[in-house]
Amino acid sequence: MHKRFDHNQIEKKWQKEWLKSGIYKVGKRDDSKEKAYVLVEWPYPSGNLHIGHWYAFAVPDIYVRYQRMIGKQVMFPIGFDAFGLPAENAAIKHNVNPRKWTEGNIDHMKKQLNSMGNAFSWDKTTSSVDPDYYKWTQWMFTEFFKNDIAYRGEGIVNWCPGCNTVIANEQVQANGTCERCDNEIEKKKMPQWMLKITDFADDLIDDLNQLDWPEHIKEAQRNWIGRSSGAEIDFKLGANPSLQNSTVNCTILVFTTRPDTLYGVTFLAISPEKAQDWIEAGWQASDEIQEFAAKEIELRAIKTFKEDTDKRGVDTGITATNPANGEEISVWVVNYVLGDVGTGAIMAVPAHDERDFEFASKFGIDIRQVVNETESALRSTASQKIHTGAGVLINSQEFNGMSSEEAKEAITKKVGGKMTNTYRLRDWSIGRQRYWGVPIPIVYSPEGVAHHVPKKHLPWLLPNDVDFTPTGVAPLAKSEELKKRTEEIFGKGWTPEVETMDTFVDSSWYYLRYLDSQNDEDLVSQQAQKDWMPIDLYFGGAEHTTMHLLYSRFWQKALKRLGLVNDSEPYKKRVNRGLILGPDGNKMSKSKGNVVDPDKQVELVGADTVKMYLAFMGPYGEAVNYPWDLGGIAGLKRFLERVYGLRDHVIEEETKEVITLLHKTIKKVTKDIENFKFNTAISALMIFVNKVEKVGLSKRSLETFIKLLAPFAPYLTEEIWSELALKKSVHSQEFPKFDPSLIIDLEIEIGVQINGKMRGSITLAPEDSEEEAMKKVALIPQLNDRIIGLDIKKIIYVPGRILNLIINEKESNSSS
Ligand code: ANZ
Repeated sequence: MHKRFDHNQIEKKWQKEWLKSGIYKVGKRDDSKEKAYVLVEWPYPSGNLHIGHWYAFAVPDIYVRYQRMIGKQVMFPIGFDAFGLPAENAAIKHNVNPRKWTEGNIDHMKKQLNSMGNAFSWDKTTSSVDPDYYKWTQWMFTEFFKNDIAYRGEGIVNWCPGCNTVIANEQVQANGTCERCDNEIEKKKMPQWMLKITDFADDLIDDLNQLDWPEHIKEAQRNWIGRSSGAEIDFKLGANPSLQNSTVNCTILVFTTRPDTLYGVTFLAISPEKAQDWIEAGWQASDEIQEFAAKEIELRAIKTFKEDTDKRGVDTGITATNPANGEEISVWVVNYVLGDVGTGAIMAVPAHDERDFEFASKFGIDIRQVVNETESALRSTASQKIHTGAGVLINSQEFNGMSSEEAKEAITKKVGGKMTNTYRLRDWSIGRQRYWGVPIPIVYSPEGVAHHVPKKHLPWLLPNDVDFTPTGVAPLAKSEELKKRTEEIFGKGWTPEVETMDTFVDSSWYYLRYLDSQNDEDLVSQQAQKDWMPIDLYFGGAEHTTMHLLYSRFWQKALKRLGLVNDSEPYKKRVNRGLILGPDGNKMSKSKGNVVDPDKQVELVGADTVKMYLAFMGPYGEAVNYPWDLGGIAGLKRFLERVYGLRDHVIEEETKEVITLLHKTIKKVTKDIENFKFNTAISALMIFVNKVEKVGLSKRSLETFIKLLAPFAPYLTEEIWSELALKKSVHSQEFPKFDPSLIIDLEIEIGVQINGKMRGSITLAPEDSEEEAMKKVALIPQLNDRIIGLDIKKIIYVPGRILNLIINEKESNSSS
C-alpha cells in the first residue's frame, strides 16, 4: 500500500528547519569550490506571487540545487525591484503611502517566495527602495555626471499623457503606445537627464560575440542599436540673399550609407528641425517655408510613430554644389528627413532610394541612374527603373565600372568625406516626473547651474511631504522639506532637482549589490567582484531583450570605464523562458478569468508538485508558451506519492537490469538538467519508478534515486531522507555519478549487412564474440537464407555496432 504524505505539514517543517540551519546561506567565498552565480530577475513587489513568478524562480531552482550538489558554491540571490508606478498609483487610489504599500507587499511576497522551497541566498538580499541601496544608485549617477556620461540635454522626448511622465524609447511599443498604459505617446521637446549609452554603441554590439546567449536576443540588440556604416559628405551652399545676415554654416553635412551614388544626387533635403535651427540662426526664410517647418514639427509631435508615407516639401531657393561633379542642385525642406537621425540632412538620389524617388516624381525633380545591377548591364542604356541594391557604377566619371563596395570608399575619399557610422540607438532619458523613484541627486545654484550632491549627503532621501497626484509637474516640486534641505546644505537660492529616475536604472546594477549588500564604504568591494563576477547564468523573461539587458550591459561598461568594476560584460549566459498560459490557452488575465493562483495550488497539491509540474511542461529556455493543465498537475502529484511509497519495494537483491536503469537515469537526468530540459529529466525519473515498483530495488538504489530527485522535489526528498534515518540534509549530498561500465545494455540490436546492404538485425550483448554473432545470424531465416551454402570471404564485426558479411557477388542469391 502506498503511504500518503501531508505536503502542508512537511513543507512547513522543512521551511523552518532550513531557515534554522541556514543551509542555503552563501556566507564567505570558499575557494576550494568552483563558484556559480545564478541570477533570476528580481521581482516587482506587486503584492501577490503569480504563476509566472513560480515559473521564473522555482524551475531555475532545479538547476541551482544541482549545481550545489555537484560541489559548487552557489550564489542564488533574490530581492525586490520596488520603485515604480504601480506603487504610486495604488497610493493615489487607496490613499496610502507608497513606501508603506511597498513594504507590506515585500513582506507578503517574502512569505510566498519561502513557500517555494527555493535554495535562495537570503543572506544576500536587497531592495531598490532601501536607502542603503539607492545611495549607491545616486552615487553612480554623480560619478557619471562628473564624467560626462550623465548630462542635462535638450531632447525630443516621449511623453505619455496617461502616466503623465516622460518614458524611454525602449518603453514605447511598436504601435507608438506606452507599454504601461497603452496611451498614445506624444513627442515633446524638453530638457532631460540623459545617460550617454550611445557612447558605448560599438562595444554593445561587438561584445555580444563573446556571450553565450541565444542568437535571437543578440540579433534583437544589434537591430535595436542599429549601426549603419556610411559617409559624411559636405556640400557647399551657394550664395543666397536670404542667408546673408545669418550664422548658418556655408556647408551642409549629409550622412549617407550610399556614397557610391553621389553622381546620382539631384537635390539635397534637410529636416524641418534643421530648417527651424537655420531660421533661429538668422535665415530669412519665406513665410511658406517658416509655416511648413513649424507645421511639420508640430505634426510630428502628434503623429509620431504612425508611418507618415506622404511626401511633402518646399524648395528653399538655396542651392548647393555636388562635390563630385560640381553640379548646382537645389536644397529642399522635406517631411521625411528626421531631425535626430544622422546629420538631419540627406543627399537625395531618386534613382536608388524609394523615398527620394517618390518625392522627385511628385515634384518633377531629375532622376539619374548611377548604379547598374550587373556588369553586363553596363552597356545598356540607363533605365528609369529604381534599383536600391548595390551593383556596378555608371554615369560616374572615373568610377564607372567599379563595384558599389569599392566606390563607396573611393568616392568618399575623392570629395574629402569621412567614412563613419550612425546608430539608431538614442541616449537614454532617465528623468521621470513621478514620485516613487530615486531622487536625481542634483541641485541648482541660484544661477541655475547643475551641481551633483556630494557623497557625504547621500542617500539624498526621497521626501515624504509630497502630494503625488500626477499633474505633469514633478511631485517633488511640492516638497517643502526638500527645498529646505537644499537651502540648508547648499545655501540660499539653491534649488533641488525634482525628477526621479527611471526604474530601469535601479535594475541596471542590482547583481553587483547582491554580492556585498551590507557594504557601507563601497557599492561593491573589489574582492566580492573577483569572487563572484561575472554572472554564470541569467534566467529571465523575453520582454527584457532590448531594455533591461541592454541598459545593464551599458551600466557595467560605464562602470568599467570609470574603473569601478573589472568585467565589461555582466552576464555570460542567458536563458529566456516562455509564458505560462491559462488553462484556456490564453495569456492569464483577471478579465479573462483564467488566472491560476499558485498559493491555492500549493495548498492543494504541494510546492514540489507545482514546481515539478511547471518543469514538466516542456523544455525551459525555448521561449515557448505552455497552457496550464489541471489533469497534468494531478498526475505529478500521484507520481510523488508513488515515490513516497517506494520504501515498500525495497528488496535485498535487485536485478542487474535495475542497476543499469539507475545509472542510465543518472546519466540522462544530469545531461538534461545541464541543458535545461527538466521535462525529459522528469520523464526519466518516472520510467525508473515504473520499473522498480514492479521488480523492486535495493536500499542503496533508493537513496541514490532520492538524491537524483532532490533538485526537483526538495521538500519530499528531504522528508524521505530523514525518515530513512540518513545523516545531514539530502541537499548537502553529492549528486549521484553514473558508472559508464554499468550503462551498457545487456543485449542490444545491431544491423547486419551483406555486401554493404542492410539486410536485417540480430540482438546480442556488446561483449559477445564474432562467433556468437554468426550463431545468431544462423538463427534468423531471413539472413540465413541469403548466405547459406555460400563462401563468406570476410566478416567485419564491430561489437555493439555492426556486422558486415562480404560474400562472392556472383554466387550471392540476393538480387534486390
Ligand atoms: C543617399 C542614399 C542613396 C541613401 C541611396 C540611401 C540609398 P539606414 O540604412 O536606415 O541607416 N538618411 C540619412 N539621414 C537621414 C535622416 N535624418 N532622415 C531620414 N533619412 C536619412 O538609412 C541611411 C540612409 O537614410 C542614408 O543614405 C540617407 O539616404 C537616409 F540609394 O543617402 B541615403
